[in-house]
Amino acid sequence: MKAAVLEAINAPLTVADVGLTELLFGQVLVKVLVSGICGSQLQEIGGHKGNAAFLPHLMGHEGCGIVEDIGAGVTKVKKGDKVVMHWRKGDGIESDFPSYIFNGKVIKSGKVTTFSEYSIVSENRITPVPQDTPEELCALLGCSLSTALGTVNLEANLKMGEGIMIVGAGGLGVNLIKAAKMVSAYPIISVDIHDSKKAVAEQLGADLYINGKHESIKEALHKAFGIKEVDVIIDTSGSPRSIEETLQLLSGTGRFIMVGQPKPGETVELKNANHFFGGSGKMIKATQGGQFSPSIEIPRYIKLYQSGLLNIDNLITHRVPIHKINEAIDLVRKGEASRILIDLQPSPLLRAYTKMSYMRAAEEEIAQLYLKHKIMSFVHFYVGQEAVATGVCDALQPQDKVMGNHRSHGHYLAKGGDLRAMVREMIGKEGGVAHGKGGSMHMIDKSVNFVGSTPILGSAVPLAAGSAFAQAYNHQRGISVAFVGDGASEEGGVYETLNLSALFKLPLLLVVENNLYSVNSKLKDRRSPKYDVEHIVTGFGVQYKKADGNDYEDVLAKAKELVASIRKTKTPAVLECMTYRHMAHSAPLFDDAQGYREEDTPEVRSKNDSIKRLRQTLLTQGVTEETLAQIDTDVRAQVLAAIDDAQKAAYPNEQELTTHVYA
Ligand SMILES: Cc1ncc(C[n+]2csc(CCOP(=O)(O)OP(=O)(O)O)c2C)c(N)n1
Ligand SMILES: [Mg+2]
Repeated sequence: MKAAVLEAINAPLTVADVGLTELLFGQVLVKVLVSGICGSQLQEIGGHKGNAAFLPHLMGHEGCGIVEDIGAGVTKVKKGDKVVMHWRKGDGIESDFPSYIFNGKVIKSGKVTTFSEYSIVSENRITPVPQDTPEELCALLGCSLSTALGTVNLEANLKMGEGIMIVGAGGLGVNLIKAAKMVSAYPIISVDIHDSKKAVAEQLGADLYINGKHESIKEALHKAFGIKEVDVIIDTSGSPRSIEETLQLLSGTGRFIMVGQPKPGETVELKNANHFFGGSGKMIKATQGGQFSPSIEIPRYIKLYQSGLLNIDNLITHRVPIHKINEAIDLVRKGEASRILIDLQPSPLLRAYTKMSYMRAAEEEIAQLYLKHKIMSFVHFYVGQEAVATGVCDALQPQDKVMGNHRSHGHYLAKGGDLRAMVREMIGKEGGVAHGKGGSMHMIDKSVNFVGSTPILGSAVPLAAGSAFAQAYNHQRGISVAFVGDGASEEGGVYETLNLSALFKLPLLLVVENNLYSVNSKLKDRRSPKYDVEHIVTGFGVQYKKADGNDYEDVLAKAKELVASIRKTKTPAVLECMTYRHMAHSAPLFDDAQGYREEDTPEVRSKNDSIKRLRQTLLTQGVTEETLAQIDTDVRAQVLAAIDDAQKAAYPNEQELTTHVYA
């Protein structure tokens, strides 16, 4: 597995192959998804944490992962659990130090490390979380966010209306601004030495941003608020000069909390020392991770997140793969980033590419089956529209329910469906998703909450509203989603559903895939020139967004915003995605010769092909042609294996002819 190793003080990390060892008592093997970079690692690289004697060693102490295996004695987690990886101790066994193999030698490591694809972790350094907890949130809860919330709540005891100054607007600083905002402190003052930090600090809730390099903090405070002091100062800079200066600005009931550590041997002078006896006596404290107790606070913070009271918007400024870790560390060192996340597994964008490439390969191969007369029902290919299903489903959680239509192969696969069961269904075999009796237009798989597709246009829309009603009625957090074409979206039942969904405040998302045609009738032949989807939808009190359905990232971003808003406000939403269907309305394959396509010519479709566009983005991000080609080869092999499996499968036996059918 790949891991970033510190081999020498002040040297760049070496990203190399590192071997795992057998799990010992109380140890857990975690597949690391994502890790944050903390200022603490800069100190380790500089040798300021007494770590020079233990080189080479692995690094990182806040992350999110999935449990792969457990050692003897472990009871807190099981294989498959999602976990926050944290450096502070929680419940569970404190294991021995983990060992790894590096350059043929056994090396020891800390009880939690996160800059590696897999990590051996002491049971008390992980906390299991619900599967739908976003990995970004988990990583932040491993250190920065939990430390910030702990420092504000437990150390500073910050009260509503107290003034706070946060020195440093890096990863920890921005989390502290957020935490101070959550407890309604005022004013919240952010101090840093980079103008680039101002916008983020203000977005997160800072009432004033001071560039301490160019301005006197004291004068800026006076000018903005007419005050000379603040009640709480939290220093994340660890800079003795900065600490000495800001200590003078502490009010009579003031609490000064040092989170950033000065370097070993450095001195901080207590200038004008008698002023610390003013008021009720001022407090200066160095905190250890804001005193946060992972087993107690992580579940609480997740509850806050789920309720919408805590969000992590704007906290993460960069996200990079492990092989770029040294560049990321440099950004932190130069103060040019807030929180940076490191992807230890293929990045979300690469995962999306893999999914879309898989979908495309699946349909290309299914088309071959159709041409060989293996498929007896209608088949409507999704080729060209992959970014819509993938972007939307990537914005959902496993508990969210999805319904489809006549063109639903992509919807089913995007929700985590099984291609083998899908192809078996299409060729009428045992083990098909609808027992081989429904064919291409009747996908259903409750194990992934794909609750059904139906070919009767628009019929899934009221059904999805019913599903949303059940979720709301049963106080579940999930939402229901229906995919519908532009043609079907014009049906009366859709409008009735929107009206009732807004009235009943249902957690419903309607995804309209506007591919310009209903079979081959064009929008302009079906809609009055004044027809305006946004106008209609918002007229019912439903939220609306329009996305470029050929752009995965745009669909994902808009879907995420709407899904978050639906969960929070219980207001249904419509996401209209403009896209192109590449193939004919239904098989046989292409219909350009029919001459009805004016706008979406083969050239336009090819230029806007969502898979090509995503490929291009990945290439510009440094993913290589070879990596992408390898993915394409791998997914094609998986698709061929699934089709082979389906072809070899038996037909259902005769006794099943009348089971699972209504009429
Ligand atoms: C109620 C109903 N009327 C007609 C049809 C026949 N039909 C199947 S697909 C289709 C066109 C659907 O167009 P749109 O909703 O835009 O979806 P697209 O095929 O473009 O994905 C029609 C008319 C049907 N399945 N159901
Ligand atoms: Mg259409």
